[in-house]
Amino acid sequence: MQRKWLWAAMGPVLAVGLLSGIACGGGDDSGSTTTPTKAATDATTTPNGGGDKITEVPAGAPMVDQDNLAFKPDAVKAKVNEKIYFKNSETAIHTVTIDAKNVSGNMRKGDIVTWSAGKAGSYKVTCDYHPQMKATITIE
Ligand SMILES: [Cu+2]
Repeated sequence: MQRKWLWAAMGPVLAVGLLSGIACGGGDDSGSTTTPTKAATDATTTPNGGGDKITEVPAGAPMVDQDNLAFKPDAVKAKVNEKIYFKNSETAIHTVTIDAKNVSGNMRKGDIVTWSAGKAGSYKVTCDYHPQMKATITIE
C-alpha cells in the first residue's frame, strides 16, 4: 500500500539502497515512517503521563521551565545520562521536542517530564506549537 510512495521517496537514494540491500528488504520498516533515528537514539525519556507522574523537580537538577511561550533558560548543560527536567508552568500547551522528535507528548500546566541523553553532544529543543520556543541542551 505504501509502495508507490516508498519508491518515489527513495528515488534519490535508490542506488545506495540497492547496493546495501535495504530497498528489497520486504518492508521491515513499513510501519515506522515517523521514527527518526539520529542523534537522539540513545536518549531516555519519561513521557508525560507514562506511569509515575513526576510532581517535583529535585533541587539542583538541570531544569528548563516552559513559561511565557519560552524555554527558560534557553541553554542548559548536563552530563551523559543525567536527567533534565522540563516543566510547563503556564496554561498554554507545550511539547518538548528534541532534534525534531517529540519526546513529551502534550504538556499541560504543572506537567513535568525528564529527558536524558546517552551521548555527548548538542541537542536542539523546540515546541511543536510555538516556533519561537527554542533552547539548546549541551551534554558533556
Ligand atoms: Cu509551546
